[in-house]
Amino acid sequence: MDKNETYSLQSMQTRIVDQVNFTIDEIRTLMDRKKNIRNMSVIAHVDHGKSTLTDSLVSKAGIIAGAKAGETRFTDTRKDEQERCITIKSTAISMFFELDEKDINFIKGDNQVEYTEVDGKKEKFKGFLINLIDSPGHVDFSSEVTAALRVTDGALVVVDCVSGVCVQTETVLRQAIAERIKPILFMNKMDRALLELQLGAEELFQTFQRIVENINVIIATYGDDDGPMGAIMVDPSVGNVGFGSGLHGWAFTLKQFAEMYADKFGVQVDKLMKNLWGDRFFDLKTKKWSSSQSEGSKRGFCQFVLDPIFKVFDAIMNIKKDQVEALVVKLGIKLAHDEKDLEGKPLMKVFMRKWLPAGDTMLQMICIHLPSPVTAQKYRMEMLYEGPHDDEAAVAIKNCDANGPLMMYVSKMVPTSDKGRFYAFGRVFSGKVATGMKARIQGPNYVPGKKEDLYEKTIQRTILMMGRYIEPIEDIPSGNIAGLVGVDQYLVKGGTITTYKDAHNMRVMKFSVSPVVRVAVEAKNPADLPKLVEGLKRLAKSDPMVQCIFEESGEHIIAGAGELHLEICLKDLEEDHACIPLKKSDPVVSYRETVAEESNQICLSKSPNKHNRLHATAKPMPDGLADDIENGTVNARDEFKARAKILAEKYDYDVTEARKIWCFGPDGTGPNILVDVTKGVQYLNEIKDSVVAGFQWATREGVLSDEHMRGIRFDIHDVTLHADAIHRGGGQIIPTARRVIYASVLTASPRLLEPVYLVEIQCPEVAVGGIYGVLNRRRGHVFEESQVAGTPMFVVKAYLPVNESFGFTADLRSNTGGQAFPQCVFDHWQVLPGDPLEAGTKPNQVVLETRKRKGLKEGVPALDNYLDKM
Ligand SMILES: Nc1nc2c(ncn2[C@@H]2O[C@H](COP(=O)(O)OP(=O)(O)OP(=O)(O)O)[C@@H](O)[C@H]2O)c(=O)[nH]1
Ligand SMILES: [Mg+2]
Repeated sequence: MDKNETYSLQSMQTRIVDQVNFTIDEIRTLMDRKKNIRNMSVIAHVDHGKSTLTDSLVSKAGIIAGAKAGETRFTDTRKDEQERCITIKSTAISMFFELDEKDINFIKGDNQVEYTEVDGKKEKFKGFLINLIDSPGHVDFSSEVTAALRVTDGALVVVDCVSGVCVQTETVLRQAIAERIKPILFMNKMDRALLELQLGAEELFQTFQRIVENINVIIATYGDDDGPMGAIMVDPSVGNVGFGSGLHGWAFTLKQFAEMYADKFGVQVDKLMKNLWGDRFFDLKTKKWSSSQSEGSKRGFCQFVLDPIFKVFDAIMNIKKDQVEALVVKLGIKLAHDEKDLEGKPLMKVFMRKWLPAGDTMLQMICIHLPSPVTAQKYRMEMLYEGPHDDEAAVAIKNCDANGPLMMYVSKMVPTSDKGRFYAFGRVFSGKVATGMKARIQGPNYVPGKKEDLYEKTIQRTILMMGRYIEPIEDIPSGNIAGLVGVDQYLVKGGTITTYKDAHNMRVMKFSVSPVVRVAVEAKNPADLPKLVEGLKRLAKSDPMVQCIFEESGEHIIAGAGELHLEICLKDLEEDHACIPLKKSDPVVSYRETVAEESNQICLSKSPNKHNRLHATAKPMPDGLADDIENGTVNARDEFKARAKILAEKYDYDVTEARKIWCFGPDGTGPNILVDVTKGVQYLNEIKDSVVAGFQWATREGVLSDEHMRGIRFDIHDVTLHADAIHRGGGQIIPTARRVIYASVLTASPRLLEPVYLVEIQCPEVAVGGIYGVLNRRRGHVFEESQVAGTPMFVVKAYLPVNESFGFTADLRSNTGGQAFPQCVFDHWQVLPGDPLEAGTKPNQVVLETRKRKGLKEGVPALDNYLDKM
């Protein structure tokens, strides 16, 4: 948040009284009326218009002036976001609205609206609290989307109808469904379809229908219609698909049009909506609807929705004054005095905005079709909570119970105007969080019953996040989004806040991107080193995904998702977090170490005192298992019998062995496992912790070049131990475990894995040739090329090694006359062909370079460093 823009409490209150349509008291009252809350994210591919569209709700709430909506991008709070016209961080804003009585009646479901008593009569409560998070669309920032989705229950998926459904649309929608977030759809930039592409009504219908279908294919692939959320397909005929132009501030769903005609036809609005979409045709002569087109009949959507819009556009853009006047009267548009003289585009904007105000449409879509926290938490609890699903915390989360124990998940840290301090931002799932209360702060490594990563501290202040402003608030009950002051020292990126002493953690988030690109930084002036270290710690906090690594060699590494992510991180580090001039290395990629075969022998390593022996082997995991561990399908924290069953069924593992997985690693969760296949070894349990520690160490710092290991299963075959406990302590066992793991890798045909991006490039046909040239030079290969139906745009999909991606965007632009726009998402790891142990191969070269950069001993370490003789 920009310092100058943080309003003090006092100035904000005056502001609210002056302009904003609601007070903080009103918001606080609504926080207790949980069924009238909607927590939602706006998600989409980059540039499809999320922030612009968000403005129409922000302006409806009176926070910005209507005429400025669409240009302000109120939720783009950072200076660089405004300058570059791209969202970098997600931004939350809470708004209060009242829904009209007729619209409230469209809300279905017991838990979707509160009742109040008015003059002894039960009435539906009109006020709604919308907590909205505008998220970034650029793939490098997609961890911000993950963090936003976690704390919301619904998602507005925005699709630019000219570009259609793109890679990032699919990625964010898939994530939403995995987190059990219900989607609704908005077809944006309709003004471009009308004015630039000049599509006819039927073509435009086909374009829309294709987008709806594409979205539903994704929903069907990753969701399940009988799933816990119920039917989540989007369907214009029920009103959960909006159409319009965020930039010009107009939007509609079929509900708005059905309402215009319902009286004329003498049918109910929801019945008429069904006729306004799909293959429903109306015969003007017979006045009958039918499912097939005949002479003289026309598609309902074209006739009743698009034709009137086309008429308005035609009359205004072609300056047909009489027709415009007639339309003003017919549609009941009230133009202000100074608006009456407008013509052309400016008049069109005013006209459309008054006829079909985007804020009203969005508000209705959100309130009617997105779940309240009461509805959503019932089916989200089991995804969110790691503990038993019937303990006190689980039950309270499931019931969104404000009187239960506090369970809050902090999904990210938001920098405050006070340098180095952060608001902990998250969602209260049960109980209440209040200023001055004492709570347990559980970090991601907290294990129930233990003390590690646990603090008991006082919450200094609870606050409400309002885009560029914050508002102190006494307490915040379950079902709401909140900010906390004073817990930032105890959490790195996020965690669980609770008052329940037996609470397990809320599940940590799985990111769809990996920090595969890294740079080393140094202070230009060596005396600034302490500032650099402090700055890096702050940077690590401020971003849900960035990793700041302090290498033993003294190197400071920043790892991020891509070039743009690193660029922003470095800028923030230099200007906000460390405030010192920096020297930056060229970006390099992270590699992984793996094996291609099973070890050619059972490896033996002896402890330093020679009294303890470990015997182990390494072998590659079956295809897909490492991915499943990384995406959480197979999880270190799962119940071990259930997990063994999956491993046996899907990966043909022996069940007994699969039940004896000692741990995952690195970091206790990574894509390597350690399995105990010993038989009848005495004291084995006593050394388990030490072996696990050695395994974590070894898998984090691989034998070849100190990179993480990936996709390796280690089996411990036998252990002989000194009879006296004093001679088999951690000091003896930990380094031995590490050595035996290194020996196992070196004897199992070690390999290097390099990260590969999936690149999606949008461009006009003339630019396609240029794309191939650039990709070929960079070891990329195209696997799909297609035209976006209904548009002149082409989409090329390719795989590109991350290592070849530096400068790719600029290279591509210059080879295509600036017409190609790529998006790179980390997709998979691929083996770098060749034996890293053999001099002269590409992987050998990478190993040697990496070792040199990290200040490690020259050359690949020889096997006899780790393998001992019987
Ligand atoms: N013609 C037209 N342009 C639009 C519309 N909505 C947004 N734009 C333009 O599209 C560009 C991107 O808009 P944003 O609102 O920043 O898009 P975004 O989805 O928030 O982008 P990121 O957050 O960076 O992913 C801007 O230049 C907008 O003016 C629209 O309805 N019609
Ligand atoms: Mg944006």
